[in-house]
Amino acid sequence: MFEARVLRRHIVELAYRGRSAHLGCALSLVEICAALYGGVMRYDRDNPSAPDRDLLVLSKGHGVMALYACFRELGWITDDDVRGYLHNGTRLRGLSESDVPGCEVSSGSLGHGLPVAVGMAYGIARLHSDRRVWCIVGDGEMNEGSMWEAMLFAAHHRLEKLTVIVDANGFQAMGRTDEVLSTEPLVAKFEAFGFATVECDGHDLPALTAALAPQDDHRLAPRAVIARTVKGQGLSFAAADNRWHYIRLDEAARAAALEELR
Ligand SMILES: Cc1ncc(C[n+]2csc(CCOP(=O)(O)OP(=O)(O)O)c2C)c(N)n1
Repeated sequence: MFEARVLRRHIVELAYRGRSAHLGCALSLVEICAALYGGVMRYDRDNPSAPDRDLLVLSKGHGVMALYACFRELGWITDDDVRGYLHNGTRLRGLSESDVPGCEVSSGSLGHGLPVAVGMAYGIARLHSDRRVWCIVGDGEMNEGSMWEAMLFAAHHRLEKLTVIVDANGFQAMGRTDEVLSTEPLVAKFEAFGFATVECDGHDLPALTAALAPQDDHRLAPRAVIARTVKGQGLSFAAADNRWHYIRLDEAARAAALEELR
């Protein structure tokens, strides 16, 4: 379960069936999602709405195919859902939508998911609950001012149950983040904003799992994991090629992708 190659096959199938953009955006998230669903996050496989579950907020909601790939493995969505992806009248859309069991918030308008996750973590702190909130953001999304305001609030209220995971693939929709509006150095900035911050290879599952595990460092602070990733990871023709933010898979590209992921 949650084998990266299998998850990437699901993403390819979704992208192909739905003629969807955002292939590269989802592929860079695969190991992050595999680590979370593979043991880091507390949830009930039989009930995506279990009351004591941890909350996962995909702030870069356009990467939702990576979540759907995990949901497919969990049986929360079906092959029919995959085949009908983005077709009229079907239930899965191209951004995270909270009416899909497993998607906690509707997101995709960048800069909104993290503030919502911070609110959730604040509520959890007020209730003295041991639930955790995990929030995946993009390094390009960190261009949004609301992200930094949310971080100030999280650190001020010492929201230790919040972990922000930056999918730091160095790209955003229209180019390299360091050319459009640099957000680096992310580690120093998150530390300066009061987050206990670590950095790791975002495609190395054991490294990610260790980085995400609750740390015994006695810091009463929110946490951040800067996951260094490659946009389009896993497909030789899409890796680090930002055109796959928007290009749709045609029949030939789908066949080439599935061949690579055999
Ligand atoms: C408020 C807002 N502005 C613009 C967009 C259009 N948009 C969609 S994805 C994206 C790039 C986001 O970059 P990043 O967070 O780094 O995502 P990744 O490159 O990992 O896909 C943009 C600008 C949006 N969804 N929301």
